[in-house]
Amino acid sequence: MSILDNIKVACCQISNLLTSGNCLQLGSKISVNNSCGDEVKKLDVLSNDIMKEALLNHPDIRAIGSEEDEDIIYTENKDGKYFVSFDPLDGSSNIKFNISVGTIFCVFEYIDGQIESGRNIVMAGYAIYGFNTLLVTTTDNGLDIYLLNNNRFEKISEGYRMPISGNIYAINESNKYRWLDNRIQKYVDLLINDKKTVRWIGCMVTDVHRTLIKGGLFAYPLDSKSPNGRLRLIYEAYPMAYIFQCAGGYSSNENKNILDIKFPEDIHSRTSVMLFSKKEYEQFCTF
Ligand code: AFP
Repeated sequence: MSILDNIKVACCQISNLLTSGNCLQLGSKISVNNSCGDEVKKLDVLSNDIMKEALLNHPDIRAIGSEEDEDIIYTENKDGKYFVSFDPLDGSSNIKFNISVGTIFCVFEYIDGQIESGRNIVMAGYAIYGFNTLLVTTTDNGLDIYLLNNNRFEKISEGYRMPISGNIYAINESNKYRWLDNRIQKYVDLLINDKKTVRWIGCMVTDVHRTLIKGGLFAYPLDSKSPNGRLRLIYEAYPMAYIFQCAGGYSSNENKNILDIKFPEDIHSRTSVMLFSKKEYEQFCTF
């Protein structure tokens, strides 16, 4: 089975977990059966266990890095070609409101034993658990979109490319007095002048998915509360930047392409994130 096949199995299990109880209770902790009896675990932890089980025994994977684990975990496969990073349950604070959440993943290829930057990525994707469970993956020719049906992912779109512009921008505008780079406010003013409207769910997967379908902007810029950025580089920013690139979009950390940021020592390192469709990127570049 390919790495993607294993990820599909994991995302299917996470999807079933999310529909296994009522969201008011699922929002906090869930009771699970294990060999020692019943145990109460957070959904993030359970989703992490599912992803790890799917990836750690894959013969091509040398190491994994998860939002839920402190450090990189090395597998037995010292010669494995790939490192996989993931956020097993992005936006989990939204579960009790019955709002879509997701799983983000990113596959890096070691070159001469190293991962230098986002340029080592060979595949990325996310699952979004909403009315439908969808899986979006990169290919050499745009994005493939799968729908979960009877525990199987069926491809419903091939070679998807995002619109070149859109009328929605996604940013947590309540941070505007804290934004560190004054170009951000000017740029948002320009979008408002262009009659664009804001949407912010507070789950990166969901806000990014809408941006990919409708076009526009997703941004979480640097602010004085998070001067190094709010979102994580290896399992949020890199994969979404790669997904946007494959879909015909663009990324920036307010300074350069996110894929050109050096791979960090700390797997939980943060960054500013801006993801654009073509026209919005060109407008931002004029500042
Ligand atoms: P949780 O996984 O803790 O819900 O955080 C989700 C997230 O990291 C990301 O998915 C959102 O874009 C971001 O938080 C929203 O952050 P704000 O609450 O600061 O708007």
